[in-house]
Amino acid sequence: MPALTSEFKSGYVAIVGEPNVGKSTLLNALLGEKLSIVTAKPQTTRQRVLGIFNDERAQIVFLDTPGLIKPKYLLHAKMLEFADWALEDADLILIMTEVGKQGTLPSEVEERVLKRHADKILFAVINKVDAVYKPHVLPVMDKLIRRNQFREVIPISALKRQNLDDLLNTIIRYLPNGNPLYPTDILSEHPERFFVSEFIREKIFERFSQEVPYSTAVEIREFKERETGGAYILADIVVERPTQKAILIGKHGQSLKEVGSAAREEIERFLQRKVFLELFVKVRENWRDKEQSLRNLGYHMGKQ
Ligand SMILES: Nc1nc2c(ncn2[C@@H]2O[C@H](COP(=O)(O)OP(=O)(O)OP(=O)(O)O)[C@@H](O)[C@H]2O)c(=O)[nH]1
Ligand SMILES: [Mg+2]
Repeated sequence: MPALTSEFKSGYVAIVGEPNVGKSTLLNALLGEKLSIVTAKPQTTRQRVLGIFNDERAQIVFLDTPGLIKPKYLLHAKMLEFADWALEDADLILIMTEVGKQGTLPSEVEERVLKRHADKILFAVINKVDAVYKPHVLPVMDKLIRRNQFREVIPISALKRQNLDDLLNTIIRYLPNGNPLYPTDILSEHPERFFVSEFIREKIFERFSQEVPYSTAVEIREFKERETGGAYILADIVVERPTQKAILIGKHGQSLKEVGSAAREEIERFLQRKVFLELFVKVRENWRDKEQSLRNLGYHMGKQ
């Protein structure tokens, strides 16, 4: 435990923004551990992912969220609920944009955050500054500063870890005084099976295109320690249609095998023990639009 003084700071910080701007990359970079999956595709994150930063000055509970989109499926509506839940809890909100989008915060994000949470401490975070010529960042910052809605406008590269110390120091400066909200020796509060299912989903996002990754969810059916050491994990990959099942399995089961071995590596790194992973593919028609299926797959608040 850090020495607690009346100066100690603690609070919740939500990271919100359009899909693919780098929210999960930032969470991982700030914590120095991959907690939230990252892929090149938008709509990767589907839930609220909590990560706890601790040092001698503060405890910051970061909340990564799904990118804000117009819902087409009930799943999307649930994703927005997760983002709203994080916004409600937040003491401070990082509204993230990427410099390639000219720093114009999208109207949907604005509506959702600026109108409902204007009373909270809002920072604009401009990500991916590594990808552009530096002088191009200044006019983007200027535009955001002149709107007078943000207490701070901070350019960063989450990927290259540029300016993250400045971001952290500034966050700590604005947080309220208070004791830690969580134990100081844990990184997150989600159960191991949450991370396991996410790592499997990440490998599917990386390997398949079009509707397949978006029609996929992962459910851990068994997770037990083996007498011979390591963990035995049995997971169902749930898709919406038989054609998607065939694509995921691939010729002679090759595609599924590749997903399995890539996921196993990632899971072993995270759990720091050997893992025996078995994957099955199941069809559950239109699960993205069914309340009960979404519930069973963990897409409802309070169950992650
Ligand atoms: N060049 C560059 N790429 C980045 C940076 N941060 C993230 N990316 C890339 O942007 C892509 C999306 O990153 P994510 O962290 O998954 O983005 P996200 O905002 O969490 O996306 P959703 O969960 O879909 O809303 C990945 O390919 C990242 O490697 C950055 O600072 N610079
Ligand atoms: Mg994400």
